[in-house]
Amino acid sequence: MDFIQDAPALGNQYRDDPVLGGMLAHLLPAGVLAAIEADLDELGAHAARAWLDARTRSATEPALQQWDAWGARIDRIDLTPAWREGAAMTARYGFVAAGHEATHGVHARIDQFARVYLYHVASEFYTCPLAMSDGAATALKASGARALIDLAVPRLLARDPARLWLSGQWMTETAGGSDVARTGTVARRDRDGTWRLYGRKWFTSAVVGEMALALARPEGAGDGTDALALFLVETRDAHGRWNGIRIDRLKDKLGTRQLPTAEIHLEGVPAMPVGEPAHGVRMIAPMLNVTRTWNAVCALATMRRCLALAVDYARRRDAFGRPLARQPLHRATLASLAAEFEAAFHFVFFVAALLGRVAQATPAERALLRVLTPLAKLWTGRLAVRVASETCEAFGGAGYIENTGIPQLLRDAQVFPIWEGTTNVLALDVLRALGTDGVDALAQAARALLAEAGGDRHGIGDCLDAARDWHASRRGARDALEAGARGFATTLARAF
Ligand code: MFK
Ligand code: FAD
Repeated sequence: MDFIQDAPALGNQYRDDPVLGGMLAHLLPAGVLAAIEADLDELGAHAARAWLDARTRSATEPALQQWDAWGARIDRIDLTPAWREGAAMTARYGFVAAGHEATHGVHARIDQFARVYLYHVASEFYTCPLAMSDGAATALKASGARALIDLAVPRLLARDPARLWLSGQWMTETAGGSDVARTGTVARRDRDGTWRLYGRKWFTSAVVGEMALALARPEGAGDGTDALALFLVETRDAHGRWNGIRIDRLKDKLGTRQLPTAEIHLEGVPAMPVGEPAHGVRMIAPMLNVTRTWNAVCALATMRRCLALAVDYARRRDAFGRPLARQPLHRATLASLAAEFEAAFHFVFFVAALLGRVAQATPAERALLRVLTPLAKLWTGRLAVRVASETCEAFGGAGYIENTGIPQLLRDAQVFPIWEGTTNVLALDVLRALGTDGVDALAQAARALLAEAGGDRHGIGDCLDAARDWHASRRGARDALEAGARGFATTLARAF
């Protein structure tokens, strides 16, 4: 009889994850952990169930229906089953709300991101609009724009699926995604004072959201970043029809294929300025920093899924007389990936903990959060691709075969270093955040952490000194500084 290989299986992804469990026990008071543990356990079981479901049903992807049978333009987007249950899951588990509610005080972000981490892979990137919704709530709160806060924040944080809103983040255009100063979308004012947006947005993920924060250039404002303004757009009118928005097509993407990412035209969609109609990038920056943190958490989730599957498979697959799990080199390969993952995990949840304390934080802690956020995003984005690629290889030929589910992990991982700021753009953001003297402050913070952790056994202080000297030696030489920014940022990230 032909040999049939056992497929990899997933257990409860909360119970089976000692890294998550250890972090929660370390960072959360026992009462908080006890209060959230039943939810985490359910999410862990959901993750395992969804993996199995996805293996046994035929693949589904969203589809755009632009016209109805009678010729009317409808631009309806049909979603996958996981997306259709997204609002109910979000309301039930508070993937956005938990990060803002007072229930667990400074631990809110740890609670929230533990939930997100368990949900991400099963969600089929429903976490993308959730990240943007969290980012929108955070940016609106920071703006102080009372009427818009009252309009949108309770919806974005709703615990009732019927009231829940999702937000998009409309920045990227054909001329520029990294360089948003090239934005061509124009904001014009009607005689009655209503602002309307006209232009084309080139990547709008989850255009199905009820609102979006969009960058546009008020007519007559000058060129450049600072003249851009931030607007809140409601995507539907009172009858539920698109509100001056045309969906041109859905993107045909390498991965994240369950996430509907659309190209759209704005044809006079009414828009409300967030604050004064200028400084749009400064206004949207809190959103960027929150979505970048989500990106890091979801990159961790992908790595954890890869490792869970690769380790399970190594126990089921024999080669050269024993399970792969007992082949020293295979074991060492997986162990080194697991070590990288674990370090990244603690880095990201350190950032999440800082974000949770931001309201009470000292200026030094805020500066630390500002610089660690792009570092965490850029580090985990690239690491997720590496771990997913190694995972394909750890499955041998099976890792290259679509219906094992393994190639999708790699295709999906490749998005993490691209959206929300590419690796290079974030390395430059690290330079922006550090300014001229920030490296010393960062090195000091790292040393304090090392002391807390019982000393510097791995020469991390030397590594930070080298980074500081490198940075200082390029003072005033902007091109040289930028050319080395990626190496500099990855050195800092690795040290942390
Ligand atoms: C599943 C997981 C979750 C992920 C979901 C994501 C879904 C995908 C959605 C997207 O991809 S949305 C599009 C994301 N696009 C980007 O991230 C744009 C990348 N480009 C950058 O980040 C550029 O650095 C940026 C456009 C922000 C700045 O370019 P400029 O023109 O060089 O701006 P400038 O003049 O340096 O900065 C303008 C202001 O913003 C300055 O403040 P001031 O006006 O007070 O001087 C900056 O300090 C401030 N700023 C910029 N980045 C900041 C920031 N402030 C705080 N934090 C930051 N990160
Ligand atoms: P470019 O800016 O043209 O970059 C090309 C290359 O140049 C990159 O490697 C970049 O690192 C490098 N580069 C650029 N500037 C510099 C520099 N100064 N120094 C060194 N290197 C540099 N955007 C939205 O606004 N909303 C969305 O909902 C959204 N969803 C997305 C969904 C998916 C699946 C994807 C893939 C993208 C999405 N984006 C979205 C767009 C995304 O944010 C942009 O693609 C990204 O920010 C890069 O912009 P770009 O594509 O214009 O690339």
